[in-house]
Amino acid sequence: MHLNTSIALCLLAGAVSQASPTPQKRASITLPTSASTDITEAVEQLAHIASYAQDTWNTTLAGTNSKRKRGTCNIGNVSVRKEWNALSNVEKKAYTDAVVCLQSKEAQTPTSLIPGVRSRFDDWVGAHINQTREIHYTGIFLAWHRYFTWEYERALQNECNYTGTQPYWDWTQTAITGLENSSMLDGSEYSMSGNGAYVANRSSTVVLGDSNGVDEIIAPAGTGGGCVTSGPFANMTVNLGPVSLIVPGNSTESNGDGLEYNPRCLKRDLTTEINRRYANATSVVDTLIKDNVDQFQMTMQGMPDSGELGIHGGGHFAMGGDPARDLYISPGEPLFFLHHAMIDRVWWMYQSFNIEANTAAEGISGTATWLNEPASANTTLETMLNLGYAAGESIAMSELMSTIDGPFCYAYE
Ligand SMILES: *[C@@H]1O[C@H](CO)[C@@H](O)[C@H](O)[C@H]1NC(C)=O
Ligand SMILES: *[C@@H]1O[C@H](CO)[C@@H](O)[C@H](O)[C@H]1NC(C)=O
Ligand SMILES: *[C@@H]1O[C@H](CO)[C@@H](O)[C@H](O)[C@H]1NC(C)=O
Ligand SMILES: *[C@@H]1O[C@H](CO)[C@@H](O)[C@H](O)[C@H]1NC(C)=O
Ligand SMILES: *[C@@H]1O[C@H](CO)[C@@H](O)[C@H](O)[C@H]1NC(C)=O
Ligand SMILES: *[C@@H]1O[C@H](CO)[C@@H](O)[C@H](O)[C@H]1NC(C)=O
Ligand SMILES: *[C@@H]1O[C@H](CO)[C@@H](O)[C@H](O)[C@H]1NC(C)=O
Ligand SMILES: *[C@@H]1O[C@H](CO)[C@@H](O)[C@H](O)[C@H]1NC(C)=O
Ligand SMILES: *[C@@H]1O[C@H](CO)[C@@H](O)[C@H](O)[C@H]1NC(C)=O
Ligand SMILES: *[C@@H]1O[C@H](CO)[C@@H](O)[C@H](O)[C@H]1NC(C)=O
Ligand SMILES: [Cu+2]
Repeated sequence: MHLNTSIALCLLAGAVSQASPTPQKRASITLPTSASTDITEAVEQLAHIASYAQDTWNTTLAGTNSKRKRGTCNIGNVSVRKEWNALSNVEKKAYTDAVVCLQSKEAQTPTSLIPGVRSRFDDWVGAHINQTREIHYTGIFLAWHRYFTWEYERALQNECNYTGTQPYWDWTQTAITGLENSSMLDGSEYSMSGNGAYVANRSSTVVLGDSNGVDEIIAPAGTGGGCVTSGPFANMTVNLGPVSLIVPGNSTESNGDGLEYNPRCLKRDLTTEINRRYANATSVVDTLIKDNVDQFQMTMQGMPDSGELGIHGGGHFAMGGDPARDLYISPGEPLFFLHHAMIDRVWWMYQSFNIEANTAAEGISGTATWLNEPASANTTLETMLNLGYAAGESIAMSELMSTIDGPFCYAYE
């Protein structure tokens, strides 16, 4: 359910306030009927929506008779995920140290199932490979990646002593500044490492989409292409894959099912043009103002044959390289989790327009199979999902719909 007039939102705000025993002063919002094509204006539209989302979730958190089933998360202990640039250098280093730590811990996945796993970090890559066809363009896309990212954050905290929260990458900012010079990717000690080494004489284009059975989108190759040589992940080894790695020119590389041990360097090919074209502030606002969750999540993933990658594909392909251009192995790129925290934040914003409906059955759309091929059952609140050997129990969709219910207790700044 979605409301997009100021009148409807005022009514909605009133309804939420009434449900709360101590009504608070809340921001009201006028959702735009269209996303501004002026980037400065679109950034303002998005800031307005983000502030509304924070306020609305906080009001729900403060209320005692909300629809929250367990009601243990409260305004005093909700954890807050921040944008990369909002972290201090000490916090940035603590985060990347924890990721490096996870990459040095023992895997839990049996090598009889995935022979190539070498670290705890690889458990997340393995779980994603195993379920790739069931978690994209399906009804569990948003919830599965929410759970996946949250368990990763918990592993950093519980197994690597990380005391912060999962940061997110705001693509709308790097669409403006460019990726190469952003503090997240400048290659310093306090970054997520930098670009891959420049590789000369490659094809200047990549053909995206086609290998995933969606449609063909021709995009520019990036400004790197080789191994990452600076920052915390300079010497990182990617152990699994590739399964369907898109490389410049019109081709893909594969190592079968990607489960064998295939150590190689982490490569990046930062492509600011892709970030600018598919994941700018206009793209995010345009995604958020869709009329229902079906349109919202399809726009986000790139509506088949629309010629659009969506903000999900836009962020993934803007990183470029190996494994970021491989849908299956993509969590093998540490930036994956900052990207998916942002995807989750956009869902969280969308859900804030009507928390009750968007965390219930109405907030789910899709089936168990990729673009419903072959046709399969609709995803429901009872649908169970799991993260394989990475972490967590098998869990119902109903537990994953709200960031302040079920296992979760977090918000976004
Ligand atoms: C919402 O609550 C969180 C956690 O207490 C806080 O950090 C944030 O500033 C609050 N936001 C608003 C708009 O009240
Ligand atoms: C938050 O506080 C409540 C009430 O004290 C408690 O039951 C709950 O476990 C806490 N949640 C977190 C995530 O700390
Ligand atoms: C986490 O902290 C505990 C207690 O200080 C320590 O024993 C353990 O070695 C630390 N673990 C890591 C991975 O740093
Ligand atoms: C990064 O900054 C340098 C130095 O200011 C500048 O020459 C370069 O064009 C910038 N790169 C991008 C991709 O914006
Ligand atoms: C550049 O690529 C072309 C076509 O792939 C190839 O024929 C040529 O030898 C390459 N040149 C160098 C210097 O590698
Ligand atoms: C990467 O490995 C090289 C060679 O072993 C070493 O000199 C360098 O310090 C390492 N860099 C990082 C960030 O670990
Ligand atoms: C890429 O290759 C496919 C399969 O060979 C072909 O159908 C398609 O036209 C090619 N696209 C481009 C842009 O060359
Ligand atoms: C920003 O995104 C929108 C929607 O995705 C797109 O149509 C537009 O061309 C993008 N702007 C730029 C400058 O590429
Ligand atoms: C599955 O969802 C579609 C789209 O919302 C709906 O038209 C259809 O009736 C649903 N099927 C079942 C069996 O509930
Ligand atoms: C992969 O998925 C299948 C089917 O759900 C499951 O039986 C198997 O244990 C999974 N393997 C891993 C490594 O997660
Ligand atoms: Cu994914």
